[in-house]
Amino acid sequence: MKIEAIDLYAISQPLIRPFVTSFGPQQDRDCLLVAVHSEGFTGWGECVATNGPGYSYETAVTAWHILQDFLIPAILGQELQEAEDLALWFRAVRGHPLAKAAVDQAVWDLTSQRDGLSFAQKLAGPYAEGPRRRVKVGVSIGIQPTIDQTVDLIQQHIDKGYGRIKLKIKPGYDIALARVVRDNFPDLVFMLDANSAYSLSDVATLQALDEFDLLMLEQPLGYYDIYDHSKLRPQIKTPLCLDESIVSADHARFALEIGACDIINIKPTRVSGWTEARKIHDLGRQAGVGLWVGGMLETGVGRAAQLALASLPGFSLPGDISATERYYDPDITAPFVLNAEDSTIDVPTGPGLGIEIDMARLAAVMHRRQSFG
Ligand code: OSB
Ligand code: MG
Repeated sequence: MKIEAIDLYAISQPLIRPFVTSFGPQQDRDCLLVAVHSEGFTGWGECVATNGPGYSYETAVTAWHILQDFLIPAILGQELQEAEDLALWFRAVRGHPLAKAAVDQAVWDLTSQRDGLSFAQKLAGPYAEGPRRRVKVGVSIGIQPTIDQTVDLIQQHIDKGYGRIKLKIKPGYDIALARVVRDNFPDLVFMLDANSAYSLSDVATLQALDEFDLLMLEQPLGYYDIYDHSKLRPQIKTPLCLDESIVSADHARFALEIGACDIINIKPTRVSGWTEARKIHDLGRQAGVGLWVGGMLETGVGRAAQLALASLPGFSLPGDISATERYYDPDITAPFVLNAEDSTIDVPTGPGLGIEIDMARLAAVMHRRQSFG
């Protein structure tokens, strides 16, 4: 397929409520959308880099720069058969996985459409099982002003049908939170995400979480760290999950080889895209660690592609793929809704991502647009 033209959009959408993590609050969610055109098809990708460099060093502004000046020129006018070929074209750009992942998603969408397959079918090609039709999901709840408000929000999400709750923590908002939540919900499947807010000197605090029967503790230590996590793991009973520090299949291999984690949160955007995410899925599956698909407050464009990844057979735990109405109302696609009876979301079955972009809504939230080619 010749890459004939690419459109880049910068959008900003208000979140229904601010999302607060240990690295700070988000209120208006900036992101970029990429549309890649070839042979009459258009593939869409979402770049989840946002206003600030809190989770990743990339922002919507750095991602625009990397896409405009390096990634788009590298592929415009080129012949490309499969999304896997992108690694070759992008090898001159180090890092910037969130920018790369947007193009990767768009090209997977494009090649799936060309082949008359859904993104999930295309991605699941190598597995005899084929893609799952619906995937288990949970919800991620940010840091609230009070523990009581967190308890109220958990109840609201249980009432909506969510079967797994993730809570953000930070030093000073951790043990007391877990205790109150466990006291209020004795059977709740819940987990904590620290977003790198602790160090090895906090082992006593992290050990104190052992008694709450958590599903897992996500990324307590450095965002770049694997080694210290391998030292922490034998000192706590809670299963340890890595998010930020697994930025490639090589990093996943490092973590597995030194026993740094029990579980990997695979965010396709964090690892440059779906090709690399599938490699990590294969490595993790072979090693027997728990696997799930993480999220970055995606719009329906990104949610559709997360669902495709989560449809692969090795995912063993619910993903952070909550219904889109939780963050955006309206969204730029039709909403993805929760199946309340089993805390799942249906994997799209139409060609490619299987979504339709609401171009009027996109125009309303867009603040920059550029066409290439
Ligand atoms: O650490 O998983 C994280 C959102 C933004 C940045 C980091 C994280 C998150 C989430 C949200 O937890 C998950 C979702 O998309 O619902
Ligand atoms: Mg996380």
